[in-house]
Amino acid sequence: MTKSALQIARAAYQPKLPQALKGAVVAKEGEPTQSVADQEAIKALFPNTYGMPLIQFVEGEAVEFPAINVGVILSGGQAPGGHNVISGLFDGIKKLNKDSKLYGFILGPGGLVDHNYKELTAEIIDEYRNTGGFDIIGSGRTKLEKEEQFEKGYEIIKELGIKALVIIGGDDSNTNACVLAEYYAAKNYGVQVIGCPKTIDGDLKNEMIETSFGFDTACKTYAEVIGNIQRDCNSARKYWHFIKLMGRSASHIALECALQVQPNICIVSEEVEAKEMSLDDVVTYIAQVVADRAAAGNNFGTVLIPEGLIEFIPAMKRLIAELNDFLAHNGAEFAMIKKSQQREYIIKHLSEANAAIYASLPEGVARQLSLDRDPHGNVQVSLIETEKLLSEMVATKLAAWKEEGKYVGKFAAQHHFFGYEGRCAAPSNFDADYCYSLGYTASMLIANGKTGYMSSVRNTTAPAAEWIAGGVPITMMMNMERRHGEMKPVIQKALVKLDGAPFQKFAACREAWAKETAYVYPGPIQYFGPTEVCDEPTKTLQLEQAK
Ligand code: FBP
Repeated sequence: MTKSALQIARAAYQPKLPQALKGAVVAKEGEPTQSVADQEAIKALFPNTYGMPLIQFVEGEAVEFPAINVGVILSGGQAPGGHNVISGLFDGIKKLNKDSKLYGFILGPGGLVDHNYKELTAEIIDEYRNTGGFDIIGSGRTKLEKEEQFEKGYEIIKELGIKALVIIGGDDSNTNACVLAEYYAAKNYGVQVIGCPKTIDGDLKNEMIETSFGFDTACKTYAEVIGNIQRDCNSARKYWHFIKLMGRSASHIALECALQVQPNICIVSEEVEAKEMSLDDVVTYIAQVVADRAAAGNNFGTVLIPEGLIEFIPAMKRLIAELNDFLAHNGAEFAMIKKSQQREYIIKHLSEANAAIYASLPEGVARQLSLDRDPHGNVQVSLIETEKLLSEMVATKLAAWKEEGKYVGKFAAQHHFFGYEGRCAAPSNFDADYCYSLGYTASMLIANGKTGYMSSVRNTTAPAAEWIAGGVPITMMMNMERRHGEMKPVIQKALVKLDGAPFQKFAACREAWAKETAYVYPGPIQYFGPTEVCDEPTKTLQLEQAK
């Protein structure tokens, strides 16, 4: 396989570990824990894994460990650093005993159920150290939640003599890891389950999990290209760039990128919801910034838009809910209607308020809302081109203002969507180190007989040697939420906190960034060079942890 010079050099990079993990370790147990909410309900659902103590690994005496077989699964969307979690786990179990074995289940949780696996040997692992992607074993979105799946999985676990399973995933996958841990514990199967916090979205975090892996690299990758666009924008001075950023519901990615690049505008979905802004409010806000800049002779700028925005606009949320219901019941009839008449048909059948909003949407967006449904019958909001929707509506508003003599300027828009570009980037030093440490920590949790824990590495704005490694009972992060009409135990998703330091910092600066051209050009991720260039954590982490 041909490799780039950087790939070759990067393969030799030795990820940094917390000092405590460098030699033999011992597990220091803290006080018993409680779930963040709904304690009684969670305790009843997880009698075997509830209330366990926090674990911290500290330097200890070397002890002999028997060889163990471990299984690993990559679950959900790709995030930079997944291969390093696996290499850290591999090195950890090999250090415990050189005869330990690691099995990777292919294409996500489905691989466990379908008995699709491969042994990950030293030769394979070495090919993937410090690389982006999940291609070592692939990933998938099969949900592990049914008893038949747990039992099917147990068959192959038994056959391969696997003692522990490590599930690398987001909030839903880790919720399922916890349910699986509880199930195997209740059945006395002697199989441990450990989770690892993954997702570029940055929404799996709490008091004990400072950040999910991949967020650092993905944001830096997007910030690099946004910076490049800003420099182009400031050179040509003729376009407004509307840039949508991945991140599903939460706006962490958009906010982090805004803090890195200082754009003219960044919309934060959580604020839009809290202020009950309408689509027109959002459009008016953007149009006003465009008009003010035009008045100062600046007919250019950048707008960052989080992927999930549409669902946070209360009126749009109501429209989507009614459309989902309506199409679920009238889908067949709707499909028979001529394309050219579908819009009118929908407008006629919706409630007055929703019909008015639907009618105000540009043709393309309205069609997307009425067509693409996922297997659960929901609109696939990530397919809605919010960046085009907003720029079209801004153009219409500006045209009206022009008529009224309220705006003099030129408005030409370019559109971008950054998501997949960042999910498999070569992990930054931060993610390479963080992931390797998470994987290594998982091996120590296994060695200490733990199950139902998430691997945790904290103090991440300090140099890696000072990071604190340990485990957090997954039940500690849970609460009860309504899912598909039923109350379920789930890990609380972390949305952007409007009273948190990152948003507060942004809110304090945004007026100046809107007026001035205060762009920052972060440049590409650096893998070799001075530590202040190569090892800087995200602005989000720095602001959250500023003492
Ligand atoms: P995870 O939550 O599984 O980590 O996925 C993150 C994500 O990249 C979201 O930001 C995005 O909305 C979604 O995956 C896209 O999904 P898909 O990979 O199925 O296109």
